[in-house]
Amino acid sequence: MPPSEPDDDARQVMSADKAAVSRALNLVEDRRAESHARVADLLAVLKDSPKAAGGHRVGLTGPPGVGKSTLTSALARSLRQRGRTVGVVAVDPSSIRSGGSLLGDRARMSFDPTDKGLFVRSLATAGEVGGLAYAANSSVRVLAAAYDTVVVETTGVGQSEIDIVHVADTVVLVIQPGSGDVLQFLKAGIMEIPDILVVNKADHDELARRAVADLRGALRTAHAAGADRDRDSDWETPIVATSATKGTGIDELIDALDAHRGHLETTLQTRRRQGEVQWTLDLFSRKHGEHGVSTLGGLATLKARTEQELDGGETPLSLCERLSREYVAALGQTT
Ligand SMILES: Nc1nc2c(ncn2[C@@H]2O[C@H](COP(=O)(O)OP(=O)(O)OP(=O)(O)O)[C@@H](O)[C@H]2O)c(=O)[nH]1
Ligand SMILES: [Mg+2]
Repeated sequence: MPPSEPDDDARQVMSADKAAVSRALNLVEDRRAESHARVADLLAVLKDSPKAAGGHRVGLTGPPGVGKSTLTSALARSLRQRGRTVGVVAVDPSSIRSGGSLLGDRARMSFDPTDKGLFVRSLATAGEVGGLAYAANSSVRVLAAAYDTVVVETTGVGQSEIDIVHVADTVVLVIQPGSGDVLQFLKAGIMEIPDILVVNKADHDELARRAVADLRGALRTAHAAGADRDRDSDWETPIVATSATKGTGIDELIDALDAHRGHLETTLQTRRRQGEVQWTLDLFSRKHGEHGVSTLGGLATLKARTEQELDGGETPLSLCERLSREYVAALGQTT
């Protein structure tokens, strides 16, 4: 079968054809260079789709086992009941270590496979440095062209390999009662304050109330320490208590998500553009390290150039490939 034109593929993805979305995500997970080039072409077309412009990209992060996958299932179900379509990417770094088994995640996420408005994919791309970040970020961009809400689940707190801040409009940090270490990270300013905080496993009122109060205290300390995300300072992070297993608090979470998406209306394009710049720089420096960055003039120069090129219509992936070629050419000249 000859490879199809990116425009055809893109059109089918935009119409949320599940087979086409699935093919596009397979391409994203394919590590060969020619596939990367096709992903770059595809994303360039998908970038301006109406869904991508009007949709909502939600990053759900938090320590292992706090219930992110269970919460994602509950959230997706409620969003579907409200008539919104949903795409989910669950990034499972542990699957790299265990050799690709995603059984754990599958068992915990329960979705209706016949629902055309819901797409779920687990990602376990391993291999080259930054491979998972590339795949996660690209997958979100594919799904954003097809579905109203995209949820990307990643495990970890603070700096993790997959910095979803670069691709998410709204970052949700999920913890469970008694997550003292997260509170300490927040207070110490090691962690940026997320857009929404969720205390999951709030099955028991008393425990939940205490956890929310602790968190509120930690947030105050964090604000005072200036740990606000530099992109946004006039948003007050809401704290939502949920029980993903009982299904309580999900409506409140959706309200908080909608409120944040509404809050972003005027700054969304700027935020996404900043994310793209950061993603480009990340991709490049993961690939070529300090030496690559300094060879192309240092971080400040590279950043300014990236901003300019992206404004000129270039996409992160194609720009990164072009910068890579330049670096390799420069290397050739010096040896
Ligand atoms: N009591 C209680 N248990 C929950 C709740 N949400 C999830 N769990 C349980 O917590 C365990 C972990 O849930 P997951 O949804 O897999 O957690 P996760 O954060 O996605 O885990 P990783 O992806 O491995 O980091 C499972 O046994 C869930 O049934 C909740 O609201 N209350
Ligand atoms: Mg999970």
